[in-house]
Amino acid sequence: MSTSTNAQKLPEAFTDFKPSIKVASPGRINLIGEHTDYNNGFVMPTAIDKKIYFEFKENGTDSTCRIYSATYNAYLEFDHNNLSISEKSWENYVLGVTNEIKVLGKSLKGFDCIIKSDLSTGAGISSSAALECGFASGLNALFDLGLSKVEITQLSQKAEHNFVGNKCGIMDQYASVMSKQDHIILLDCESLHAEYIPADFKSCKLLLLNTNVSHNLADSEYNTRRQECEAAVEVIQKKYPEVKSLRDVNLEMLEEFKAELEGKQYQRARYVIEENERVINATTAIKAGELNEFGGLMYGSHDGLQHNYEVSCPELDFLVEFSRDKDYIYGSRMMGGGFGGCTINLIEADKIDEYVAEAAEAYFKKFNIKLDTIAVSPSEGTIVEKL
Ligand code: GAF
Repeated sequence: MSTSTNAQKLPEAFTDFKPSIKVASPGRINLIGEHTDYNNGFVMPTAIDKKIYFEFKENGTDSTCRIYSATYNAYLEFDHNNLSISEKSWENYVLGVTNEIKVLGKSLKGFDCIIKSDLSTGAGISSSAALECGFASGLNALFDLGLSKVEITQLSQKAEHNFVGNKCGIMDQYASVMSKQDHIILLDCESLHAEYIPADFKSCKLLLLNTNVSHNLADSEYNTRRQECEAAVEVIQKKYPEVKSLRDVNLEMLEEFKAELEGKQYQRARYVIEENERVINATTAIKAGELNEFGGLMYGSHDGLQHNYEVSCPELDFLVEFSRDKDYIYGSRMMGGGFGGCTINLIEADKIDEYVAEAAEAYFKKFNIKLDTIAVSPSEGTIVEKL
């Protein structure tokens, strides 16, 4: 059982708070490779310099856990021996992480935790993974749980599956914890092999344009996409039992099953197979400094997400279209789960102000919504400090 309130009156422990652990837990961007992670494919994310900050201390009790979110003025108190899913979405991230730590047989005591954030929620830059992984990292350090960084990403993913109900892949958690300053990660989501590639885009920068919309289809459609991909794999496995996921399928094989696959399964699978190929080609292009080539792959990714995977929305499509005839923009695409959030753009740094002004005016005229930018740079993953 848990109690939660808007924190009108804070427990005394939070007024003179002396932490023994501090954690800085970042959000992430993804250059290319969307909806490929839960299909055991390839992604290219990195952490950003926008973070959730945690402070932890033991509170002398056996099992009372008290969390105060200073940014959202919210308070949650629970007993770690008696955990259940909450009606409040944000609470399920921390309750879920606590639950997964207990499932691993680790022992906890009571603790207090303060959370602050400069990471926007609903913008598709994965405040969820930052919350889960930062919280898990803090408890790991506070109680010497001996969890490795990869174990932290995995238990955080499970928390999201089991308490939040979102059957996400591993990309966001991995990027939040494992990223390295000024690098992007080519992550194989099957083996979790990571190659760190210098984030060198010459005179260009990565720019996020935030649509400021978050259509509520996101959660239900996300799980539906995952089911559609898994259903396609089941059909393919009847002839090719060695196929474990869409990662093991190529376009030629997929064609054999076109008539058998139901509903949208063919086009979903086609998108995933093509997107995996784009990530591999993007790696070569980035290493060779071929920004035109990489940008073309970004547009290809967006087209697939819009037409075959159908997770985009009019606001994202508008922004990507708006960028297409600008010779100083190499590529643009929706980023993350979809149905809102941000586009990611590769743009000449000295053109950013001019472009943002033009795009914001056109976007407002079309949707009557303010367009925001989020400045990001590839950053280090979770940082834990023992005081
Ligand atoms: C969300 C999920 F959490 C990730 O696992 C990933 O699937 C992404 O959507 C789409 O690429 O961020």
